[in-house]
Amino acid sequence: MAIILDDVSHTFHEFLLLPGLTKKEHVPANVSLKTPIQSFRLAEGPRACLNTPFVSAAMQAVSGPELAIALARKGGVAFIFCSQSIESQAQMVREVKEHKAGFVESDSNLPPTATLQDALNLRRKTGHSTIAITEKGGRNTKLLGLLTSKDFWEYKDDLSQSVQGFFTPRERLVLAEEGVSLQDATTLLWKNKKECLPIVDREGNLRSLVFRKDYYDHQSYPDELTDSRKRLLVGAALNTFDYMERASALVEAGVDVLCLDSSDGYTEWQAQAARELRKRFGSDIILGGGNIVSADAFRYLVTHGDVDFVKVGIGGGSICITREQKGIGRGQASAVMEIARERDLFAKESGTYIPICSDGGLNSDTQMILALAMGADFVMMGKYFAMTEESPTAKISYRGRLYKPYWGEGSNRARNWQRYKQSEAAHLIFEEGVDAYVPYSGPLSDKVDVSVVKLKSTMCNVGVLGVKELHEKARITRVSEMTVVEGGTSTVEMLDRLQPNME
Ligand code: MZP
Repeated sequence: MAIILDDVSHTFHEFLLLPGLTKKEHVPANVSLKTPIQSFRLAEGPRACLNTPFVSAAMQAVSGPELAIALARKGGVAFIFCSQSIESQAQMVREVKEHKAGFVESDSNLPPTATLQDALNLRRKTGHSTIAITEKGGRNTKLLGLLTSKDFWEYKDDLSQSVQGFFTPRERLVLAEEGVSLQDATTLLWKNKKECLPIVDREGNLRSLVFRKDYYDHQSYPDELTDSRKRLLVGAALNTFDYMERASALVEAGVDVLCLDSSDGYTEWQAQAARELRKRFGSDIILGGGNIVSADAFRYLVTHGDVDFVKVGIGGGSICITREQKGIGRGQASAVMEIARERDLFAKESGTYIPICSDGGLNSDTQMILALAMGADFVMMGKYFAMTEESPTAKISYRGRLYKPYWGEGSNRARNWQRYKQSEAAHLIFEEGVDAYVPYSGPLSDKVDVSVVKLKSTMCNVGVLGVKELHEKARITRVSEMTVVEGGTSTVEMLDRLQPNME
């Protein structure tokens, strides 16, 4: 007979955090949300970390390059979806890596033979007012000078004239040599009262530009996640089919974190893929696996698959109908709590800590903090990010409100059948996700700021200053249905919810 568990599947809605002693040091400014994303030896301490415990779902409607840039700037990581060709996924990763925080590759270059009209056309096309004049008119050729919008007047100067005589020649510019640190480059800009600092190699070829305005921009993103070359961090998903070829292209493009993306990751295919990837790329690559919902699946993946982190969650996603279609899954809170317990046991036995990620079904900031308190090291969200300005879809207006399309990877629209390992016979394929719309919620940065402030505030109530301490000290209580009712508003009238008088 089948094993019938005593356990009841619970969701985050059924729990509340109890306040702990809040000491005077427990103020949001002292709270850190830094959290590991890579396995580490307890004796040595964490290796790679996120500064904000949020990652975006590997979904077509969520994680494109624009969102990846915006999220890395706020301290999290996006997983570029794998339900596309290897070339286009690698190109998206490249776009994020080329978005250099600080050092910008010049995309506005002209030869000295160009006219002011050419310069104007280029300015209109790129929107950039600084143009590098280089020997051959491209980047990575000898720098001759800089032409800015202050050097000529569109309606006064004869635009058929050559840029010669208008641009500031190299001898009058302040330059720095390749290899200079961002800090030193910024100091040079500041001391010389300049707006732009060209970086050249030993032969005098233009390598990049550093702008004063980017310094201010950088200052407003204190949690920005960058690699050793100051490039933003980015992740990407893999399936268990073309993983070796895909991972090679992604690593070549500069990806920082890889994650095997299956709706059910408790499989020999996933363990084998993880082993082979680890063998090929070594211990430096950060490799995640999942999704799973039980302690035995966690054991299996970390011992047979050598993964760095594990994603938890089956059937809880806002667009997911897997539980309805196939009858598998588990309440997200139960899954996170059981796997966190196993993760801690494994850490005690082996000395290795494997971070876990709660993936799917997080509809509010309160659910995020409960996921973290129950033991998740970070959370993955789809809907939350699909609603933002930076997600890859266009806004639509419906009855006076703005929406963005959001569809599941298991929907007919995404056609990500590799994630669901379904039949190859087209007439036997069934959907596990829906194609829907979500309200538009504005820029990602504003939304993350609000969530972060709420997480930090709750952590102060609990009396903790970090995610690890939250795991250790949180006290969580189950709530009755009436407690949920009590937690809402009562005996007051919400004017915006009153029915209009139809008389
Ligand atoms: P949510 O944040 O929108 O609630 O859930 C996002 C998560 O749902 C994804 O990270 C992924 O694990 C899962 N997902 C994506 N597509 C489907 C589907 O089509 C799905 N069923 O379940």
